Amino acid sequence: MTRITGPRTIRTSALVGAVLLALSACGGGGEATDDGSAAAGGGAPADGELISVGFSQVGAESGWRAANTQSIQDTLTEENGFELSFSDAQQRQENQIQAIRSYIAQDVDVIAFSPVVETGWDAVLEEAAAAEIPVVLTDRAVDTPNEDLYVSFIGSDFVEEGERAGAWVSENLGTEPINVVELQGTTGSAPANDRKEGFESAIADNPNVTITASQTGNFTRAEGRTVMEGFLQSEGAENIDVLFAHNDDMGLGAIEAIEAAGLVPGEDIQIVTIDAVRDGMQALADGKINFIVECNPLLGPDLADIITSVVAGEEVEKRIVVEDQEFDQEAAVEALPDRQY
Ligand code: GYE
Repeated sequence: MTRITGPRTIRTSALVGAVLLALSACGGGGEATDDGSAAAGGGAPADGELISVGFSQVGAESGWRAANTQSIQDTLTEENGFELSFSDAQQRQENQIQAIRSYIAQDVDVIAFSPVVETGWDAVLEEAAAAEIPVVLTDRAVDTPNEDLYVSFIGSDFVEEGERAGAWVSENLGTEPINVVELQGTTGSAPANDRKEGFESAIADNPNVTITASQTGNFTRAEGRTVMEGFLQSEGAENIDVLFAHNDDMGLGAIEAIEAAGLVPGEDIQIVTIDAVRDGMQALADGKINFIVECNPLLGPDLADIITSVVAGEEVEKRIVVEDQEFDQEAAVEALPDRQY
C-alpha cells in the first residue's frame, strides 16, 4: 500500500510494485506482450495518441467535490495526453451506472469513477471487464466480493479520519459528560460509513462521550442546516455540546442554524468536521469550527499517473492511500494564505 503525503508526491515509478498486473486484474483483459507483462485491453492507444478516459463524478455536492473535479479536469487534458469524457451523476447511482455503460459503448481506454455508494456495482463492473476496459476507483471505494473488477483505488482512509475526529473530541472535550450530535454524509457512501465507524471506535472507551442524535445531511450545506435545525428542536440547544459533521459543508450549514437560534458556534456548541476546504478553514480560523481533519481532494495528478501506467501495461498499486493532515484554529490561520482549495 502506498501512502501519499500532500497534494502530489507519487511518481509513476513508485506505482510499480508489489501488486497485480494491471489487466489480469480486470477479468482477463489484455494481451501478453513479449516481456510477459500485460498490455492494455479495449484498444490501447498507439504512441502519440490520446488516452481516452471516461470519468463519472459523484456530483457537485460540496466544496471538496468542486476541488476534486477541478483537479481531475485540470490534469486529464489533451495537453497532458488525455481525452476526457466527464459526467456529473448528481449523487445518483443510476446516473453513474448509465454513464459507465456509455463509456463502455464508446470503448474508452480507461474508466474512472468515484462511486456515490459502496454497494451495487458488480454487474456494471463485470460489463467493463467483459469489454476489457480497466476501471480505476478514485476517492470512494466499492464493496465487492471480486476486487479484480477494478485495477486500483486511490483515496483517503476515511475510518482513520473519523478516528482522528473522535480522538480529538474524546481527549479535548470528553473530560466531562458531553452530548454529541452527528451529521452523517450520504447514506451508504464509503465516507459516511467509515467516518461514523472511526468516530464511534475512538470514543468507545470514554463513557463521558455520548452520541445523542445522528442523521444524514447528504454532504450538502442546505441539508446540514435543515438537519441541525431539527436537532436543536428535538434535543434542545442546551443538551447539545458538540456537533460532529462528516464534512465541512454540512458543518457550515449547521453554523447558520446555530446562529439563527441565537447561539454562538464554536462556543455554545463545539464543532468538528472533515475536509479542510477553504470555507471550512476560514470558519476554523474565525473560531466557529473548533477542529478539522483534512481530506485531500487533489487526486487528478495521481489518477493521471495510474491511468498512464495501466495503459502502458505496467503494474499498479491496488490501493493508494492519500495522507491527510489535521487543523486547529492556529494551524488554520497559518495554512489559509497558501490553501489551494
Ligand atoms: O468529504 C465530502 C464530499 O467522498 C471524500 O464527499 C469525499 C466526500 C467529502 O461530498 O465533502
